[in-house]
Amino acid sequence: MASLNQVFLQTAKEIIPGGVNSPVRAFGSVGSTPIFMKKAKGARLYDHDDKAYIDYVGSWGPMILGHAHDDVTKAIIDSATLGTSFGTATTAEIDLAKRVLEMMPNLEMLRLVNSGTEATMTALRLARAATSRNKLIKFAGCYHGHADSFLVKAGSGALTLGVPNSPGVTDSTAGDTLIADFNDIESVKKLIDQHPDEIAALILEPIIGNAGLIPPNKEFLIELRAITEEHGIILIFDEVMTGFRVDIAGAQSLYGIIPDLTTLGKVIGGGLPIGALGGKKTLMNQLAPAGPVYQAGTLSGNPLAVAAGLTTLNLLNTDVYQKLEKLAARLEEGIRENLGDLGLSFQYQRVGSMGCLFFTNRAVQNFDDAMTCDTDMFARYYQAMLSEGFYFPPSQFEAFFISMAHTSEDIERTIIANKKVLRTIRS
Ligand code: HOZ
Repeated sequence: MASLNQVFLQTAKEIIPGGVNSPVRAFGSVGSTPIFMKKAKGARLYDHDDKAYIDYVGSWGPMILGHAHDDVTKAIIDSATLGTSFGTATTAEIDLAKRVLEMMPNLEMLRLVNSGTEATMTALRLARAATSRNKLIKFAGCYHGHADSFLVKAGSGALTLGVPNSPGVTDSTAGDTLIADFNDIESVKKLIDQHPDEIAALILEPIIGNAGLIPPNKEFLIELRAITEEHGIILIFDEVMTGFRVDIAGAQSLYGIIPDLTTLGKVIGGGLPIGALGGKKTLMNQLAPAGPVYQAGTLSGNPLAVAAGLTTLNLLNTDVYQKLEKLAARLEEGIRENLGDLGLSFQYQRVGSMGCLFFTNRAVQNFDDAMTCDTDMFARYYQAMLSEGFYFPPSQFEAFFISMAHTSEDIERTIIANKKVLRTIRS
């Protein structure tokens, strides 16, 4: 008899491409099919058979406080009773912008949009307008949402599905995107030398979270800042994933770098759709209606998303990051011990509550290194962990997340299951 998930998937596939509304939910790369979830609370997801999973996806990053946090839920309900969308300015938008600028002191102004994709797309347009140049440097394996200019050697679902250069992106658009290697400053210098005065912006995930997790060498970031400044190139930190996740002030604070523009999303929406673009006043004031660079959105600054985001940010403080670090460090320690005992080749990479277990014996510093992973091994590991009730991102090329709702007991249970699963797949 077909399982409930099989039935849902069959129906969904008739009317939704691939049965899912975002490719990363498809499970194809782990040789499986998506699970349709019914509800979520704390660190648990529940499917339609009421099976509970300890969740390490956290809606791909936003749920830093855990699912359906009481205060966030109340804020959404209270806000909804006052109206769900006005299409006007609201004071709550001022409150959220103030809170973000207070937490990320490198930002002087903020524009709210509806997703990380909108934020990066706007950042690029702004950089092009401000510099009167067309080209962009991005890094292989970085993912900056699905706007055309970024779907060149892209990470996340594009990489997982094997379409890092998506059909439909014109040659002329792709031709304006130059690809460098992460953690390799020479590859950046070479592109700048080849295209003098043509490069508007250099964008990066300061910690790659969309090709598995790849931390930067600090020296690399320092050199990137210096070289972009020297050549008048706008440095964009895409902190959609890392913002308010790896540190209270994002990766830029962790590594001590001041970018020109920062893109945000995920955590700042507390689980509702939102994105944001922030930076120096001189740049930000070029956005319409203050300046000529057009950007707009019917639902931008939506009151529900703003309420959820503001409530979430107001609950973040240094104690939160200390607790997350403690949980994440214990998980890392336990899994490293398991892998070491079994003599398996792996790289465990982690920054704060974001992490990734790569099945490779090569140090993972960039996209090419990540591509050496044993994805069949990952698929077997993944499926076994899933059937034990642990929900990790269904791809070797994604990061997992720990939330404030995870308990030490959840972490210990995960370590025990990990040991059992690794033993089985090795034998
Ligand atoms: N950045 C997210 C995963 N790496 C995107 C989630 C999605 O594409 O649905």
